Amino acid sequence: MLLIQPTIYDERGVPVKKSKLYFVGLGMPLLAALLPDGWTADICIETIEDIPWDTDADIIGLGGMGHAANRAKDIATEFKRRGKTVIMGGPMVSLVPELAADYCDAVVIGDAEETVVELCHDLESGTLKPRYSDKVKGTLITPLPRYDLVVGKKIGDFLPVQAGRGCPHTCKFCSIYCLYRGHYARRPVDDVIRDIQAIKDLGFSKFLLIDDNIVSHPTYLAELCERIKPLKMTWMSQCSIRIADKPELLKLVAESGCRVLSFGLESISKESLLAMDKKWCDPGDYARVLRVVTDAGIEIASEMIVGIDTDTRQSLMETIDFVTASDIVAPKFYCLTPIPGTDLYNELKDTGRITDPDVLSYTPARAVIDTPNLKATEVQELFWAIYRQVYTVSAILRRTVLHRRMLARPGQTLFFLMVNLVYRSQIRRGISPNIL
Ligand code: B12
Ligand code: SF4
Repeated sequence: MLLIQPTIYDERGVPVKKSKLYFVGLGMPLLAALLPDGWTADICIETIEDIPWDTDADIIGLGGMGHAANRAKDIATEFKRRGKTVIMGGPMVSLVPELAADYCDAVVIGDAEETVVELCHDLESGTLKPRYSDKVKGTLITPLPRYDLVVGKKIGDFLPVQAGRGCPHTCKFCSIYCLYRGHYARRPVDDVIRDIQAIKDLGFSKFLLIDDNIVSHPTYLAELCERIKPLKMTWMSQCSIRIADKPELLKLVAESGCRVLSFGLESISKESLLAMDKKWCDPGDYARVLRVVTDAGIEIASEMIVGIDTDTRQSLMETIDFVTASDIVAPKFYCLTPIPGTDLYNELKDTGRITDPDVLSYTPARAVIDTPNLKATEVQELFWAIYRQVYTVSAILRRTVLHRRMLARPGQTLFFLMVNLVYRSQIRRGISPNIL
């Protein structure tokens, strides 16, 4: 099986290529490990590699995050033309399986831990079904991912390890809520440590802890950190800002080697957060919370949304001031998009406010919702205006080398200077920063 992680198209419809992909996903190495005896796999990360169109693989497995599914669909079409059997899976395909089904022989919806084995046996017996669907219940048990299939590629100096899948929160716009409906499945701490040790044995000293909200279960996180600490690794992850209210846990997280946390701040408007069912976030408290986390020695990346119904031109412009005055070292923004299956999509679909129904064409840089205060075109214009102003050279220098963090953590600050400059260059080329 050839497992392909497709790239995304840029604003001109050209596949985005990079000389190095710092963040590598876990999906393909894990799928390769899940294949039953007798099956072998290769992995192609299209962002950094050419697709081997003449592959002798019998089966092509395509993943797809967000609008990468648009690229996956074109790759599937070409492989079908070449007579290959094509299967598709991953988060976006799981949300719109009926769209993907037109381009492939089988769609895998949700978690593949069980279904991929069934699918392989069906392929062997010539009884492939068009759809396989499953959702992990209870504890998440996964084999050691086939890291060996990606380590030789042009990737960053860290590898991914999964702790949990899903999130107990119910934010209206979120694909994770839509996929897992408030369910949060954790892996046994022993298994997570097994994977981290394997990464260490491969010569890596850093890892990306994949979990949509690692602070969801504080006692689990505490136990995990206690076990990570002696391994002397550094790591990054994402979680809710509520970690700032748990000083003991925050200390433990920092001491275990956590260097970066990404927070979904979404908006500086309380009204907008309420509208998105994220009422447990208080923008009035953001400055304090961010300071607490930075002071603990952890850098903050942030994710914010542009184009919520309650947003105004003024509230969005104020976002620039908030971000530039804050302790955030890598701020990112996304136009709100109505992903099918989310509550947001269900609310909007019959209102005529969605300006483009082609869900596979949605990107973080494309506003497709007319809001009461702003047309989609205005939201999009503001999205780029915010990015340009947040990523001026002076703003970048202020939050990196001219910040107090430079004295405390010079090496890390220089790394973030580089990240900011890459983002700035992407913004200037019309690519929304994220695919680092
Ligand atoms: C690491 C990561 C990245 C990395 C690495 C990407 C890469 N291409 O490898 C970076 C930072 C580069 C990135 C970029 C993007 N990402 Co991303 N990313 C993640 C993150 C945090 C972890 C992914 C992961 O490894 N998960 C663990 C694995 C085990 O889970 P999984 O991938 O879902 O795989 C399981 C199943 O889905 C299934 N499966 C997956 N693929 C396939 C394929 C086949 C054939 C089969 C049978 C099964 C199958 O099997 C696996 C085991 O059950 C997720 C969040 C999350 N919770 O997953 C977001 C996430 C997947 N990303 C997302 C998005 C939107 C993007 C971008 C489009 C953002 C952008 N601005 O451009 C780009 C797209 C890049 C691309 N080329 O695909 C969204 C997807 C939402 C959606 N509706 O699809 C997520 C869910 C984040 C979010 N909360 O919204 N991402
Ligand atoms: S807290 Fe984050 S991952 Fe969880 S549902 Fe809300 S936006 Fe999604």
